[in-house]
Amino acid sequence: KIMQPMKTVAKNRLLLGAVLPLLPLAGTHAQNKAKESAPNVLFIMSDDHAEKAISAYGSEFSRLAPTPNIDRIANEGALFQANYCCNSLSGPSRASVMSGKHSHANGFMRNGNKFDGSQLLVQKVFQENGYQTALIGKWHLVTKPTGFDYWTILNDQGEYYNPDFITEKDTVRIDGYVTDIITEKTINWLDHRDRSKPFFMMMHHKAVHRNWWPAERHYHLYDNVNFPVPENYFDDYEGREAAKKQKMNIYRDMYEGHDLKMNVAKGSDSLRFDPWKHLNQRMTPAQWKRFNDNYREKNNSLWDQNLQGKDLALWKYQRYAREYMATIASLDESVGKMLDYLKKEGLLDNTIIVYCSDQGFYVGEHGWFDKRFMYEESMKMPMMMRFPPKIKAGTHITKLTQNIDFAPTFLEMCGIDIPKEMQGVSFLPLLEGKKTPDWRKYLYYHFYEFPGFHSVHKHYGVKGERYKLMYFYQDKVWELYDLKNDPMEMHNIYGQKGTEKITAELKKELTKLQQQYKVPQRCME
Ligand code: SGN
Ligand code: CA
Repeated sequence: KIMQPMKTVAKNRLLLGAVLPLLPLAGTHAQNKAKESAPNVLFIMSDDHAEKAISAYGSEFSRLAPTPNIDRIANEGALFQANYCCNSLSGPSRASVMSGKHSHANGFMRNGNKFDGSQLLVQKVFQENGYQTALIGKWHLVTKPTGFDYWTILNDQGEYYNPDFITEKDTVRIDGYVTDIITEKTINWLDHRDRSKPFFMMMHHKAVHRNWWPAERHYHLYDNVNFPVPENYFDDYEGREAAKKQKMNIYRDMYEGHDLKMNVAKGSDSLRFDPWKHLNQRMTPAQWKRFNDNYREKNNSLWDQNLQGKDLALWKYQRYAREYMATIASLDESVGKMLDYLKKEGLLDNTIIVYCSDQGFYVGEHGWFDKRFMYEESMKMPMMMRFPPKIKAGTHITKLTQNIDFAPTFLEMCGIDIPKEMQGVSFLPLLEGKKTPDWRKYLYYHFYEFPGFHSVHKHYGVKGERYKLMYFYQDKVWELYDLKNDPMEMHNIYGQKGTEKITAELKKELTKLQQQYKVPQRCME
């Protein structure tokens, strides 16, 4: 599923092109003109970038592998402390960002759904209002992008080395490392854009999605760093039924070849289990040789140590953390290049610059990798924004925001009316430091992909400032957490004495939100 031969891809796209309706707005947007001073938008979204892996958030983990360029956006603008996605998966998050709607309302509920590109999307509203719009990088929504004057996308998840890029016309394999190529393509498009119009650019990185594969220049970056192991790395999931059933455990479920780059025998250049061997086979023989030359010594040392049990589990954590952070190093470089480019072009202060991840991610918490659950690490969506005319440097946003709010916010910041059908609300008042006593106190969450990768059961829930209530509705199992006393969500206190009042309150809020967002009954069974 992940990779198809190039010819098939090209053919499928042609077919798609034939059945998709034409962009309804084409032809009309050209007449509208944005105001002279209208800001540009550079929306940079990475994939699976955990909050604790961004040094602006101040974790001990990230202090050992800092991200100084990404941090610049936060330091010179706003850092979001409580930004969440509404369905912790790539496709659904992207669909919510563009539509300003929850998954059931935009129709993209799980990866592999076919996105309905004929619906109202933020890029179309920008286009209608005289903006030039572009999308470069990961797309993952199956149908063809709509509402962009220019787009070039990766095939499905894309590849780290020598990836295919799909355009309206063709599919072309491009030599190089994916993060660098996306950066070059973005700068190139900006260089050749129509300078009479402001731009709305979505730059969607593949990094740091599994299987974490650093640029060659970073193969050894963190070899000597020992990352702190989360306290709950050896979680026993007591009191949490769904957590017992997942398949996203680092020491049990991670593929030893594909993910951990462990080899079959000492000195061997063959990796252990890797379900998608073609991923490495995309490397040229010279790249593959350099990979093996660089990893042989580290892999030999594992053979020499002959680790077992918990020791091996801890080794796997370090290998994972090092590969993950080394893959992030080029993302950070990319952000640095984009900021430098905007500065050189005199665009820095008139461009709304956003950095975020499509959802959160586990780097060892509960023993996990991946996302999906409504627990903090994966529901959270790290995010920062820089735009000096409206945002004071060093702003911290602590109120609850969500990915459905992005579209309304960007539009309002650019002086464009927010379409009524969007479910999110603009958080511009929070950015401006205005008093917002009526700001929402609860967020709605809903995960649908079961059966699916990693076996996380379907659930929905409500997240308040202190408490979180989750319902695994097919299993009829509730979970309740007090984030103040239990930030790692280890103690499910649902049904415990003394929680009756807060449980009733959260259930009321949950029903209210499901009514407000019009969640159909069929989505809750
Ligand atoms: C792939 C990964 C999964 C991951 C999904 C969705 N497996 O299937 O681990 O959960 O993508 O990720 S892999 O063997 O191909 O690496 S998402 O971020 O795109 O939603
Ligand atoms: Ca993702």
